[in-house]
Amino acid sequence: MRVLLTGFEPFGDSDINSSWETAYQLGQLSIGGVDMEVVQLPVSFIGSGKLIRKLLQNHKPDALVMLGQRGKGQNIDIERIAVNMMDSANPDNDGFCPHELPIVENGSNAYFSNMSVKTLKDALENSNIPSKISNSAGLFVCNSTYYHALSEIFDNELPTKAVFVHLPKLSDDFTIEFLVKSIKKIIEEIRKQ
Ligand code: PCA
Repeated sequence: MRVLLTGFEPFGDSDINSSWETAYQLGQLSIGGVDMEVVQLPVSFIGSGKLIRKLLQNHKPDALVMLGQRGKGQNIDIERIAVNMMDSANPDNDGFCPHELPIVENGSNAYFSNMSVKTLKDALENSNIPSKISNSAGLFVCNSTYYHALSEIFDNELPTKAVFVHLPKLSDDFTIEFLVKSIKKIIEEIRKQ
């Protein structure tokens, strides 16, 4: 199974992003039956959307697993839905700070993941990893990148299964080893499906 795994560069006042640290570390591992490509995305509404569409067209992976860092929260959040809205109090890394703008003019209001998010959540819970299904990826760059990815997949009938996972910040409870173990579990679950 060919997997494209993405994480984001740091943003805001942080100089580290747990999503990229996790993706990078996973790229150093070998997971049985998985051929993995790891890419860092910019925290840019425009740039990350263009890049994820290009990556999907070029690689046509079997699965796309996108990681982002959640500001608050003590769970691994499996995101079910991406909505056609950009709205932020803070600028992205390009200095762009949209207020109630569509991601794609006249695009679908929302897209759902084309994977069973419940199955992924259950797989984590069975390994005692605190996890929940989230029905909002926010309105910042994670949501917009997820929207671009799902729009590219659905509109062009690409064969790729895609899911977005929000991770907590790195902490004593959520160490890099723990986050890597959690996402490895998700990738193994996707491989089984
Ligand atoms: N988290 C932000 C963008 C990049 C990231 O890691 C978000 O939740 O939108």
